[in-house]
Amino acid sequence: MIRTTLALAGLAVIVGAQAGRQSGVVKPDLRDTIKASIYADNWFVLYINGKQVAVDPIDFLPHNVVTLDILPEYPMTIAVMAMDNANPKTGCEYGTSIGDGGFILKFADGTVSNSTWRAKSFFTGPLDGDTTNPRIARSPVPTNWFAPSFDDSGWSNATEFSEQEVGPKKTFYDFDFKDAKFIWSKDLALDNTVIFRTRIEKPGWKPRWTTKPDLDISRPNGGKD
Ligand SMILES: [Ca+2]
Ligand SMILES: [Ca+2]
Repeated sequence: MIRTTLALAGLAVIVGAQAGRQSGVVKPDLRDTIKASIYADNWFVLYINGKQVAVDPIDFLPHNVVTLDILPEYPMTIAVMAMDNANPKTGCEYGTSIGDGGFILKFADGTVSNSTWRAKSFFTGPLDGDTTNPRIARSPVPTNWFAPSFDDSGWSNATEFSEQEVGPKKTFYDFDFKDAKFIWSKDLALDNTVIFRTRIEKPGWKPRWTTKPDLDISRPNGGKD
């Protein structure tokens, strides 16, 4: 009996210490997260509000869907680099074939890819579709292309393509992409590396939580702490 009382007293001290340490602190939990579904022909890396949150784990076939939970914070800047399977020197795949791209995204908050997004190609080829003497055109990718502050106002709108034009593979239909559109730059076949950007506004939105991350994921190789 005495032992039990002491044990309960000890527990009360621990609980009290935790409550004290967390007073006034509201942490986000899994109920605050939303589902994200993304499909790229053939590969993508996704940044939200300047942070890398997803990399397509399969850079080639099969055409996989990537799903994950994200913690949405608004305004939300979404930046995606998508790559078609294309040789860096020729723009072709499998020798002399010309492959096509395609990208589609849906978040459970209703965010969907469509032609309101901005798009810009940074690698095109083979120019004029010439696979006999393939030539390519490249422009340098800005180092801060994923940053919320990056100025994409000079970029064109993304172009929407039909499901028939992109031809998604079977796994695509196992996920909810309702109302989302397949997008790319203007040329689905010859543009091979495309960056998309958009900003989702939710006027008046405030986070339910009061905490900010203490960790710095921008330094996965370590820092001078
Ligand atoms: Ca291509
Ligand atoms: Ca492709």
